[in-house]
Amino acid sequence: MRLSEVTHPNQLHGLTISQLESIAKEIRQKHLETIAATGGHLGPGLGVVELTLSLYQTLDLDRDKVVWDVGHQAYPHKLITGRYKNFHTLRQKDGIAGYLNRRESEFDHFGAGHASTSISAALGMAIARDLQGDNYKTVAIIGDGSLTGGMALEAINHAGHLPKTNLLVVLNDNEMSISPNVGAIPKYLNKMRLSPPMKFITNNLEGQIRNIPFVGEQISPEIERIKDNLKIVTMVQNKVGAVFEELGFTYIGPVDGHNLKELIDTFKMAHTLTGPVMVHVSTTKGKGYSYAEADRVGYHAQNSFDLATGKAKPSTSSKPKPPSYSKVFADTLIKLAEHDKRIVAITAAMSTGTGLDKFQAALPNQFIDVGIAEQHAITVAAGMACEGMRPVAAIYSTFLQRGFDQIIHDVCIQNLPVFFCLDRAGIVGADGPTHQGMYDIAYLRCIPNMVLMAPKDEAEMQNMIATGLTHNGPIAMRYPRGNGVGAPLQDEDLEPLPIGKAEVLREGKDILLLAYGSMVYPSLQVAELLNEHGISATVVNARFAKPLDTELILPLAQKIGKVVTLEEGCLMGGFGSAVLEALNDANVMAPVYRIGVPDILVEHASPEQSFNSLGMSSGQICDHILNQFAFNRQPAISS
Ligand SMILES: Cc1ncc(C[n+]2csc(CCOP(=O)(O)OP(=O)(O)O)c2C)c(N)n1
Repeated sequence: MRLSEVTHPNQLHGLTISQLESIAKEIRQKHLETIAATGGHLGPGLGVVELTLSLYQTLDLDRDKVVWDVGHQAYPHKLITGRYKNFHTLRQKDGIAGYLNRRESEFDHFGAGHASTSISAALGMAIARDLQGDNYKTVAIIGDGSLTGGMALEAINHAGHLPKTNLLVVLNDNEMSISPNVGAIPKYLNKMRLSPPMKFITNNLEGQIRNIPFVGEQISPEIERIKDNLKIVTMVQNKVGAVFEELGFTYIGPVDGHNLKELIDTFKMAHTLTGPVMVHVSTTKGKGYSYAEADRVGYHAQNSFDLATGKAKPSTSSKPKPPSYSKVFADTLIKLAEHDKRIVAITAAMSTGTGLDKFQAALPNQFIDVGIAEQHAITVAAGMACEGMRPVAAIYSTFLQRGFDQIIHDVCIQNLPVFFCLDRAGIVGADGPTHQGMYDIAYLRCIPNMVLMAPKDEAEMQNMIATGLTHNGPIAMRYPRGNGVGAPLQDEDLEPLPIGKAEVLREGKDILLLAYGSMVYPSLQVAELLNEHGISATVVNARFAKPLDTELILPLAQKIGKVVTLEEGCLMGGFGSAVLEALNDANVMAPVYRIGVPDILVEHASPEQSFNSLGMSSGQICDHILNQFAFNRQPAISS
């Protein structure tokens, strides 16, 4: 059977090991070819090809449910669940999503994108199944990185307390998060991996019993039972996985994650057991692609690249790109932290994404990676702030959502100087709805004591970093994914900005454009376009969404009479809402038109495509403004 013929995972039933091996080869080939063209997660999927095939051969996917943690490693799953033909559209607009999505396939039993949710979701399904009197299997597949997240541990705590609830947890242990995994649990897993591999002693035993004259085949059912029990006894005696055993799980492993036969035997046995079972599978991230096996961090995810060399395709533009916001953030923080030992940079397993890997190399004693544990990162920061340190929590906007209560309860109520640096704030592109940095302005703005700021460019970001480190309370800076605008960077003497003060960038009498962060430069372009229609705009770089510069904004709104707010985030509760509230509170009766993201999910696409479909390109914004305020359009001057 060829991979292209597999449209339902149950077609794997009955295939021989060599047939599965040939499908595994095709999956790797398709996976690599596709990601080399489209970009996407590379190493994680290559590591779980055999795991996926063997598990699915032992399940009935018309009934059984599989929940993949994060979903970034589930491309092999996609390839055998009816998405082979369209796989080339991976992460493209209207194409196959980079994560699992219940709307995309009946086999995506639970959607994700954020880590550590799988055991809770699968346990919920198992509990529902039992309450409904059904008997299908539920399986969670979780990586060793995701196992460091609090939710996964909460779920293990719960599942271990339910000895009659059948649940299989497959631990896909490749020793890696995005970066090398950190913490006591990974250390323990490492110990387990180094212990002798699980022995299939019963296979020999079976052979021996079968060879006894006159006994032979007759005692087969009995042999099966003895075999299973002996396996479990052997494993427990080895004390491998004792912690999970103590927590109420039957632990099986470690199993070679690239040996189809051992995997199939193990899963078959696991399905016969009652209660929560953990199968510990030892895999290699990037398996089968030498560049990815050699550089597991670099090939966790890739932009499009040359398959033969493993190298990024050369850029089509001859102009050098400005540095990314993440790079400017890390470089600036390193400079400031070199002279101030109170500054500690904290990441939740995202040192490469946030640029903090550079900080770690330069100032290892002032760097902490807490694992995939955003909530914990925030409260650790709060504790450090109590003791006079200046913690900087660098967390993507989307992942900070995890720590909402910790921000309120541990940081803001106690008014502690924790500096939140929110990378990837705004539209993120191909990762889609789970990763869009849409909500941070809204979810942080409502918290007393919190200050919110966003730089218009990378140079202003440097001043904002100085501001965040000198402000004596909670403060957050949001900045977008990708490269800066090319503003000249400052080497010395960064000036903290006055809190709550905006700046006027352009003066005009017809309309007031109030822009926040990444929308400031587009607003200047909009002002230019409006100018072509004879409309003159004042453009304000708000700098702060909280406190808002009402001293500047209210009189301007009163005088000009027409207001537009621009932000790269959700409209509900965002920067525009803040302006509306301020105008309303001050009885300023100016119509306000808000540009931002309405109450919809923004699906995966390139950032440009997302901006266009949201009507947020400069040309579209100009059109909206002309329509909204019924300005007369000047005919375009033909050349
Ligand atoms: C809450 C949350 N924080 C951070 C991330 C970013 N992230 C995506 S995959 C990943 C590593 C996951 O490691 P593991 O579960 O071991 O899977 P592997 O990539 O090694 O297969 C991280 C940190 C995330 N998806 N969710």
